[in-house]
Amino acid sequence: MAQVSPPPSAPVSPASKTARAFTREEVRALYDRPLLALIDEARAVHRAHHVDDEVQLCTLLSVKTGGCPEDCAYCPQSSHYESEVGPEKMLDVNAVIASARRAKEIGSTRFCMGAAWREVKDGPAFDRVLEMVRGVKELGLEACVTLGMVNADQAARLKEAGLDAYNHNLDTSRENYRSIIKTRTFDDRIATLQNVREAGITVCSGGIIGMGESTDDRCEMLRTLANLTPQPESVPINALVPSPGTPLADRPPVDPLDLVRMIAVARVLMPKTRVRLSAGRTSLTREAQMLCLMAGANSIFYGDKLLTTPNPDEEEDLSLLADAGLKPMPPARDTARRS
Ligand code: SAM
Ligand code: DTB
Ligand code: SF4
Repeated sequence: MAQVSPPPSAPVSPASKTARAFTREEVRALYDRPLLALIDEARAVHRAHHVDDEVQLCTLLSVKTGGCPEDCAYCPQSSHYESEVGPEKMLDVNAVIASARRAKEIGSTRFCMGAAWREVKDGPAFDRVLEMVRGVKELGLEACVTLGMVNADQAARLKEAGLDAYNHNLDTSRENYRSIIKTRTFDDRIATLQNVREAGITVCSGGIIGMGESTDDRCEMLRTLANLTPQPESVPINALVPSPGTPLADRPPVDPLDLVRMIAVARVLMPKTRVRLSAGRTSLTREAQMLCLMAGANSIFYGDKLLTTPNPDEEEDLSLLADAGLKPMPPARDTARRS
């Protein structure tokens, strides 16, 4: 079967007549390849573009938990559902910086702050997030936030505060979007990604599997990401963490090999991107996680909590990496110099 090669270096903008974008059929053919052949190809792409024994450790912190007006069917933080997560006050800057310092001490190089907001609103809460970003940067960590929708001006202010990356997931395909989220559209999502990109902030965008989506939905989500110009620097692939009270609480667990497949396809389509094996690892065996790392994932969330749900213990993760012959990615040289 013909290999799907990465897009040419020419821009793959839908606006460009000459550019080449991945087709629906190409991506599906890649996804359907025999698994070991797919992993082989992903591994080759991975080795050609990355230090292949390094895994970036990122720590998450929910700086504003719960009470979110959006109705994302997977999310315990939505106020539409009777979940185990209630609305909490926003954390203060010092508490966040203390968490970031701990994250750095245990070996994380990226710190991602999440807020259960539909969108950023100008005012004291946003000003506080800007201060958090400045504080995280002073520690020499990569700083990422995920705050819902942002406009161009807000993105520019985040950039000015030193923000490296903005996480804003597509979550699923355009076709499947309304079955998961009704309070915003897929195009709203794309517009925020555009604002982030134009502000000069790197883009982190991925999705979730295990929500009842079809294989085509999975492929289409990856195709949309891969056809962005430029491609996202970071793509988190989450397995649904079913949360009591949400509409997806009773979804059966994903087949771990589907996660491996998603990661391998993401790796082949987006050779330079950091592919993150994200939520859902507490339900995976060590062997399944190792296969994901072999198939091209080169980052994990590190620390015993994601935003509101558990994540493996730090010692478990360090021994998993060591047993796989992998090591935590060191801080970038320019950030390592700072204290
Ligand atoms: N409110 C912001 C937003 O939605 O962009 C930021 C926070 S939101 C919790 C960030 C991402 O977490 C979501 O886009 C989704 O991909 C992921 N997520 C939330 N709940 C999840 C769950 N139960 N299982 C897996 N991923 C989940
Ligand atoms: C992403 O794709 N996954 C992370 C991060 N980006 C913000 C969030 C996972 C959240 C899992 C559910 C929870 O802990 O609330
Ligand atoms: Fe709100 Fe984000 Fe959860 Fe959706 S995923 S309900 S936007 S916190």
